Amino acid sequence: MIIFPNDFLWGAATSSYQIEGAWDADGKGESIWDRFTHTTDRIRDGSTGDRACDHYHRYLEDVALMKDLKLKAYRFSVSWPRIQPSGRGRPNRQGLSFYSRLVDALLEAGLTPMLTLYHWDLPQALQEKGGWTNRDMAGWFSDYAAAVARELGDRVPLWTTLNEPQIFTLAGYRIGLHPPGLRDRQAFLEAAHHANLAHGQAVKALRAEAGRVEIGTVLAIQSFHPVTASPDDLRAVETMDGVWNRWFAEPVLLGRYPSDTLELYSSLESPFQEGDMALIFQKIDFVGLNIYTRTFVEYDPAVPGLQARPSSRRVPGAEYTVKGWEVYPAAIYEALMRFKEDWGDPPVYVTENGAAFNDRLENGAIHDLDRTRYSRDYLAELHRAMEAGVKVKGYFAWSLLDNFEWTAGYSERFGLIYVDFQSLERIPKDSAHWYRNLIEANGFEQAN
Ligand code: PNW
Repeated sequence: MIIFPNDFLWGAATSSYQIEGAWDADGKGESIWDRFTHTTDRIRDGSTGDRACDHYHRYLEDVALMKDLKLKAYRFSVSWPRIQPSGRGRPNRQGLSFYSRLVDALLEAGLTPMLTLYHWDLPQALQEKGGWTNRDMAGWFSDYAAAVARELGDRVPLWTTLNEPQIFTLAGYRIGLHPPGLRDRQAFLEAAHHANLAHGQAVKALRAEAGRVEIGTVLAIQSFHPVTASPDDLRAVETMDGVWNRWFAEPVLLGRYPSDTLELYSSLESPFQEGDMALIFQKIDFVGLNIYTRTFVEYDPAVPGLQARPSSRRVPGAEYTVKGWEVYPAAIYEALMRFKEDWGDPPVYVTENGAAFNDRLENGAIHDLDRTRYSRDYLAELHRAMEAGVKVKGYFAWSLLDNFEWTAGYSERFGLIYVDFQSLERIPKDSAHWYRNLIEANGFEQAN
């Protein structure tokens, strides 16, 4: 039996655009994901988040489900354009009220709320000012953070600033997969620096407005592996690790940018100004880790600057999820150990971990043994990292509900709870029952 500490925080996570729907209700402004889904053909099934799980109207039902599952915590994000429809100026009372009612319902049900201020749904009006390439984003974001903190700072104990700055800047500004759909190295460097600045300035605003709360950020640290042991591939791993992991972990946790990555960007126009690092490097109380898989990397001289790229290598005999991600439980151990060994040993929450599988509804049940195995094996590796000394405080399954999986639309289901997107009925999967038992026992039987 693997047993966890008594105060270990077991939870599940979601994000606003992926579950709320009600995209234009109660004065909400347009987000970049509203614009992107309404005007491009980049979503695999042509869907949008207009309705999603309709959590905005069904949040009480969802909180009741969380309570049934015995969850101790719930991680959700706030939709910035609900709070400030054009990204700036006076907060929209109705937007604040929704989150206030949600938080009250969570507390009433005995759950600890963890709030994420930004999970990718930027107000479209700010995108029109350049989005994350605009240095003023740091100030706009901290004004927004302050407004949310004034409303919820007395009731939400755990706050995070940005969800995965590496994903929204790379996917949005460098690879062009997410809005604003750019493929521009200069824009990416600016976005990546301004996201770090925004984090720092928001931490200051939260400290000023929220009182005694714990504050962190959420990083998608990847476990990179070389495709071969050749010196070129090994160097490619170091390069990717710099651009993807260290660029975001080191300023926030150590107060510096990695010098090898700075070197890579030296031919670009510098977005750095005097005093920036002091602003970015605020004391934080914990860091969130989102981890799903490992990624193979290979040398590629054709990629400008990096000479490295993710490889499509598949491991013979390994299991893959619907997303094509390898089931590789040691990834969570490897990523957690980085925090202890390389990045100052902060307290860590695993803020997302989970998998999309081909769930089938059979006689009103979903027998997703593959998801249960996935969670069990990743949690065994998480526990191994704790035994090695990593200060892991809690674990949030991604996701509470099947939801709008970004460019995959509704075609990939990550939920512990199945959602019928016609009727919006919710049905806990077998993995949800397994998770509830685990929480009650505060541990689980090891695989044999
Ligand atoms: C997360 N990676 O993104 C997001 O925070 C969620 O909103 C999303 O639904 C979930 O993953 C599943 O896709 C990630 O390549 C995207 O390492 C990519 C990676 C990690 C996280």
